[in-house]
Amino acid sequence: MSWENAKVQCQTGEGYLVKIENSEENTWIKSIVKDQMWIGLNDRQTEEHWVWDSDNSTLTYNEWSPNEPNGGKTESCCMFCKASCSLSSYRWNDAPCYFKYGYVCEKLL
Ligand SMILES: [Ca+2]
Ligand SMILES: [Ca+2]
Repeated sequence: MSWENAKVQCQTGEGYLVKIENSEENTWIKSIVKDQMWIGLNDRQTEEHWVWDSDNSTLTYNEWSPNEPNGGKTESCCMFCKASCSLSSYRWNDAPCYFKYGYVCEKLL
C-alpha cells in the first residue's frame, strides 16, 4: 500500500511506521524484512529534510543505498529495497509515496 495508507494502518494498531535510531535496530529490522517495505522516514514537508514521522525527529543514523536519496521532490518516502536497488541486502531508498509496498510498524510496549 502507499506510504500514507501504511502510516494510517500502523496508527490503527496504536503504533507508527518504524523509526530506526541505530545500526542495531536497523540490523534487527532487516532480519525480518521480506520484501520492499516502507519505514517512517520522509521528507514530505521540506525537501531533503528527512524526519521520522512518529516524532518529527531528524536522522541519528542512516543506511541509505549508494547514491540515495536521489528522487528530489518526486521521492519523499523511505523504504527498504534490495533487488530493485541492485543490492544483495536491504538498504534505504527514497521512493514516490504513492508506490505500493509492505511496511514495518513499531509499537511501544
Ligand atoms: Ca524527496
Ligand atoms: Ca530513490
